[in-house]
Amino acid sequence: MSEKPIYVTQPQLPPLEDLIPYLEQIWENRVLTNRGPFHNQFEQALAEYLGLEHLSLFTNGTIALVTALQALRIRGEVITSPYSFVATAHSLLWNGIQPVFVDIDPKTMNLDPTKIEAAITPETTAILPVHCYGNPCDVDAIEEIADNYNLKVIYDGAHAFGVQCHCGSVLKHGDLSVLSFHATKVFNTFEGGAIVCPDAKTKQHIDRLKNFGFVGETTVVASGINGKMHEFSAALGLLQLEHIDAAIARRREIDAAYREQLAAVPGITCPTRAGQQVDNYAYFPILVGPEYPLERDAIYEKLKEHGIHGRRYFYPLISQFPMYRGLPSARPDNLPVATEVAEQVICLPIYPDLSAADVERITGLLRDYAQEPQRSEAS
Ligand code: T4K
Repeated sequence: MSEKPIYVTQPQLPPLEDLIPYLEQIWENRVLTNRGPFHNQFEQALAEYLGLEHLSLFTNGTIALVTALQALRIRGEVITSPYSFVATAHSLLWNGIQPVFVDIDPKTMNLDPTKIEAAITPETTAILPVHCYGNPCDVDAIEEIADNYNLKVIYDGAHAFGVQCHCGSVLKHGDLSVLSFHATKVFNTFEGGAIVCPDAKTKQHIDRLKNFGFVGETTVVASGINGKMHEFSAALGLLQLEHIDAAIARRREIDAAYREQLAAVPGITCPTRAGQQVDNYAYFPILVGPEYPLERDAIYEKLKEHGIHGRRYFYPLISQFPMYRGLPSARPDNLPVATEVAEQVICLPIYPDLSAADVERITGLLRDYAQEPQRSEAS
């Protein structure tokens, strides 16, 4: 039995000795940031790995989201998902934009495209969908709505590193897509992110915005921010690329083991991962239904007593946080699916170093709790 606590994730790191030559090079160059050599090398290598033409590296996913909205001059109202990490909606507030929450699809946990049109008003300028847990959004349906109403689409692809849908990288869709390389993500550079751009001109604009809006030494053309990735993160990113395929392969095994071991547990649903041609197995959410003897929060606490720290991603809904809950679209009756899923979800640990024995221990506990008296009998 493992002694150490098991967290929802554990960052993947390359062998320390492999990092030393990169550090020596940085020390020798004395270029620490501002489009250094590793930054440029990583930007190119990452675009190649992901099968993309143009991307711009960022210091983190949140600043990348804020900048993506700024780059497209988005204003007014933007339709988005309440079922995400709070950074998604915060990026709208940072741009003075009003979020309009639309309910999610119970299968994919992404924005439900059939509910988007009803939320469009004359103030709507864009849609900010999230590829939640790395499940691709219904990109075709969203594109059709955006085209019909002349809306921009920015995808929050923070969970979608390497994910491919029916037509290649899911990150090619929309006007822009945003990635996160935070420590908790499938691919990490400690902190980091990127904006996927459709062409060189857009990338140049975004490159300027992440550098305070500078063009050359003395000209500032926009109120840009400091969103630049530094050399250490870029060097780490180059190294991480060497290991990412093996890391995702191990995640696939863990995902399969969980599914097999939980398949027969009444009241626990493992949502199917839908629409990926190539998956990244970023998270392992389960839904705890009323047929399970314990409520979700009770499972969360009981697992914690055994040193297993699942996470309730995404509870509470973004729309329940104080800066959002006064919005008309934040009412729970406008978001019945998201509200129910947020009450039932718990993400189980998944990361490449999680052992098969630990997976069995976690599923064993969930099977044991399933033997307890039913909720109605218990009460
Ligand atoms: N859009 C979406 C859809 C996102 O999910 C996110 C971030 C963003 C945008 C914004 O991207 P960034 O600006 O972050 O690049 C985490 C992450 O901080 C956040 O990046 C992530 N989404 C979100 C879903 O999860 P917390 O508050 O749950 O993280 P924390 O620190 O509690 O970590 C979870 C567990 O991971 C810990 O219990 C232990 C383990 N851990 C964590 C860190 C940071 C480690 O073992 N080592 C570590 O260094 O938010």
